[in-house]
Amino acid sequence: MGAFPQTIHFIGSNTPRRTELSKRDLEVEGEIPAEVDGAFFRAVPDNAHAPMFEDDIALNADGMIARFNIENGAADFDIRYVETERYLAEKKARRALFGRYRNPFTDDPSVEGVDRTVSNTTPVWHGGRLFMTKEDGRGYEVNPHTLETAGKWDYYGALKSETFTAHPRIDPGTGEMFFFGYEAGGLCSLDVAYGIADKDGNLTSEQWFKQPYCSTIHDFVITEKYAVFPIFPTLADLDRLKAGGAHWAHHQDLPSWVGIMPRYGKVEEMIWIEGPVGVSVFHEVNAYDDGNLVHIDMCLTETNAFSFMREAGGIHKPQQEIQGALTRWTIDMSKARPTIQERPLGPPGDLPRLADADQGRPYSHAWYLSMNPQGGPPMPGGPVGANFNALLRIEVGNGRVELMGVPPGAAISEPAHVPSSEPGHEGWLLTVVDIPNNPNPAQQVPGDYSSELWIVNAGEIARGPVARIKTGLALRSQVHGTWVSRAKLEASKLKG
Ligand code: V55
Ligand code: FE
Repeated sequence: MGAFPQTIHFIGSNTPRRTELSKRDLEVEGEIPAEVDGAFFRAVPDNAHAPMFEDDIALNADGMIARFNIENGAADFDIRYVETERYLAEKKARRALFGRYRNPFTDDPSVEGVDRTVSNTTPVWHGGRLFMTKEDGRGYEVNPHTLETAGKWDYYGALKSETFTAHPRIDPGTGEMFFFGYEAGGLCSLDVAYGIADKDGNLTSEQWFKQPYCSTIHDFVITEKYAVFPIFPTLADLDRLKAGGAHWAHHQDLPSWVGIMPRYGKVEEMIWIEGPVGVSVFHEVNAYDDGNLVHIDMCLTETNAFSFMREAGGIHKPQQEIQGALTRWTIDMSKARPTIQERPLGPPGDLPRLADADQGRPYSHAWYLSMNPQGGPPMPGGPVGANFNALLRIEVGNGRVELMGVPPGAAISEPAHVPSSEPGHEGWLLTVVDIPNNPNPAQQVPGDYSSELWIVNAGEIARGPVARIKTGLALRSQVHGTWVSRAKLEASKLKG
């Protein structure tokens, strides 16, 4: 086993743990609400082997799927590697064979042609199946009961796209999943596939279009009428890849664009609207129709939020100086040539969470992560290379913000939302908080912390957690998570 680089991608909450385990009946402080009954799945990048290159990044790490199973007020924890083709090839060789993030030209020749996706970004539940996704390849199906990898998912052979987003959107009314894949026709291709799967998980539509430049389309949004593709000038370049360089470089001088088409329409109906120059978004919160207006709410930054995507574009700006805001773009679709109107909605932050029932609909509030101005800095780590230390609840109509902080030096990860059956109750948020074992910030050692799952009343986050589930473990930083109810688990297509 080689050594891991001592960079932000491998220290603090990014310390490689490389441990598959199961632990039952975790210690619970407080009381788990009875209606929190199901499983919280999390995608955790965690290298099985030390990387080939010193400048490797957390986004390049093997995907693990973690599960908090919660029933009858008790909680169990499990974590397993997703057995991708890449993971299995490296397991056999007992070392890393795949090189830089999304650059096959840096791989060991022995793995030429082997699928290099790592399934490390989002667990997606749809049509009675669980998938682990990463945007550079197709999803892998995982058995939700055993966490065993079932295999790559291609809709019974129907899917043509080589890639599948980590951010599909599910319509709460129809149960359909709207998704896309970019670089759908191969490395650095302009092809984007736009697909729909019905509520039972059958592919009903797949159409391809070309984006204006080869950008990283991390997320998109739907409304009741439209499919909306906001894209930003962080671009791939085949020559740079062939020279062994970075997949992505941000271009501060190029415009953003919004592609918008009727969601059941033809891709030929897509119109492209030019947006502000140099900005970047990884996650949209939501979008909805308001008469002829379409509102698109996003976690926007003035430049790319990932330091390595800035650096590759020659942009040198410290992480703390990056400005941003929760931002609304409004488009009037009744205009012959629609434009983008921009206004801020709330403080900067990312990793937004919306109630599933609000997807693509007018909505009153959402949650996301941010920095607590009263808290000290969180421990180093996180998939971007910077952690958050606050959870926000925002009322999008009036900008009212409520905050939940965490202990000094702690880091908080993206919450999952559990709806409540009680009318007027906003439900519950489940979020993993990594808490330094030493409460004194001056004595904290990166990587020495304990991970807890906090359950928070979603309408009263400032009150803090109603239950703290203690893993007794230091878990590596997650990317995204997904809540799956007991009823859905019991109806899953794969059995335990
Ligand atoms: C993101 C995460 C990724 C990735 C590209 O959150 C973008 C943004 C965990 O992997 O490959
Ligand atoms: Fe994401």
